[in-house]
Amino acid sequence: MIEIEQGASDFSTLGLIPMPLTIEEGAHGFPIYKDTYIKTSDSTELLLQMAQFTAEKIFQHSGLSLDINPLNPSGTAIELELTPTEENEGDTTENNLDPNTTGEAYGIWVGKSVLKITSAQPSGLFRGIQTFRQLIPNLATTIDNKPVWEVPGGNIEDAPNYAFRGAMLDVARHFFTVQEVKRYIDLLAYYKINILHLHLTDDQGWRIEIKKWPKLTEVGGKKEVGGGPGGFYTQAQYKDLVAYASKHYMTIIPEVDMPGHTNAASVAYPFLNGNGKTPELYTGTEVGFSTWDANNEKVYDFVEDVVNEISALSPGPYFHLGGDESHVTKKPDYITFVNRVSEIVKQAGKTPIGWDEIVTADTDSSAIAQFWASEKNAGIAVQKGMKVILSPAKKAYLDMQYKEESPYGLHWAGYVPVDTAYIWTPETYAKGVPKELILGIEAPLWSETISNSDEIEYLAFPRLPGYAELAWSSPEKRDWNEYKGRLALQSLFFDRNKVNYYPSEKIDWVKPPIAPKTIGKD
Ligand code: TNX
Repeated sequence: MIEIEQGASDFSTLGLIPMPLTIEEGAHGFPIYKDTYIKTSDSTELLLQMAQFTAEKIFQHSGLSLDINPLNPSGTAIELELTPTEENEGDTTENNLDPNTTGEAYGIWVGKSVLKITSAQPSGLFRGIQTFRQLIPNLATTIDNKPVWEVPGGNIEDAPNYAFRGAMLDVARHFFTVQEVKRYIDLLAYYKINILHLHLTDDQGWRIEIKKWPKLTEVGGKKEVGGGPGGFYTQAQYKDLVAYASKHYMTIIPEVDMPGHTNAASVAYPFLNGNGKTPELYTGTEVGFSTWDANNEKVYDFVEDVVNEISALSPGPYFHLGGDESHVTKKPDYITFVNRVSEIVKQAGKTPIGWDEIVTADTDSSAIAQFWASEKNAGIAVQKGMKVILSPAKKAYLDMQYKEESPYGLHWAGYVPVDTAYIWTPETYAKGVPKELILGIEAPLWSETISNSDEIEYLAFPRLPGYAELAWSSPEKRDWNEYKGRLALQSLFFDRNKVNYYPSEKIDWVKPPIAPKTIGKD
């Protein structure tokens, strides 16, 4: 068996993001080489799947192809161990998002012949595996040139600050294929994001098949911003996405934005807008011009079908009903509509989430407000005892440009360079929102200006790892000057995975960044 000394690398040179709770350096490093194997503490499908995931990632990283639970092991062992404790046994579903019971806490113990990742719950084990991936030296080489890969010795104990660590992707303004969404899930999971909110409908397109109302996608899914062909997910494809996310211990939150942002659906079924006119498909980027009719029972029957069909495909606990920028909906109609739809969502067994405007209806603590623009609305949410998701546009909108010359993005909330995105304290950002009412953080990516994976990645990276850290690591652990060094090391991960990140000049990237594939450096 190969043995190594602690060697050149230690944890601080690896660029761990998000920063774990505690790290203790050890005396001996752990070698990964051709005889290293992966061992699971039981042979349930769940653990074997996780071992498979670990093996695949090590292979992509180094070219090493490791055995899982071999009969005659001879090398060092990477052990995945589920250690349920009485107090932690709790709810094993990913649906329970209470940070004390989600079981995302994990430990990593690195010895000279065993590297053990332990958790009381599979979700914690999965998060631990992501940290482990970050412990493997980030080299642009493979097994052919480097037979032994050293992990520094020591222990890590870790647990998240927030149970809700989200990213949102707008698949309505521009449509993104199943493959493109999966690619985003891969990258989000590496940084321990556990929520993917999909903005499935808007004025420009309806992107999810509803069997009772087929024209929503046949007609409403035909185009996108700029006039391109659009697209939509069949229910089978959506289920496939949900399953893929779930393998990454990520919950998909479906959003059907209403009563505004609904032009595409009204093109398919004109009775919805209640104005007697059949609108046309819209391919621009204005907001706030559409509404549904809040005083027609048929509209609520329709909404019930939509909510029920999507909820049946969604194992997660949430349904996002939108509710933003309904500028042409009369105030009393807006209130009636949000009240009715919240009830429909609850009837479907889901917790309603809405953009912060929904607090102006008769919402109570059974609904969640997503703070994006109005501090006043966030304050009303608090008075009502509603939980709040923090997505302040000035800080957390991934579609804000980095600077004036940035080729993608908007700037209505300001420019958001990589330091601005990181330097804020969610715990105190929205005045009067106490920590107990903060469910977590979400970074939305609106797609008016982007239409493929390269463009998603240009806006999401390098800002996304910062949001992941704001959501996972406690405030005392965060310091921009120190974080900057860890972020600089991500270029190695980005390059190996061909992530089309924006090579911000504020970061001293560890290796000269590769030339972006589709765009010039700005
Ligand atoms: C505001 S954020 C919107 C979206 C746009 C976004 C662009 C929110 C609830 N509504 O409709 O896409 O700005 O940044």
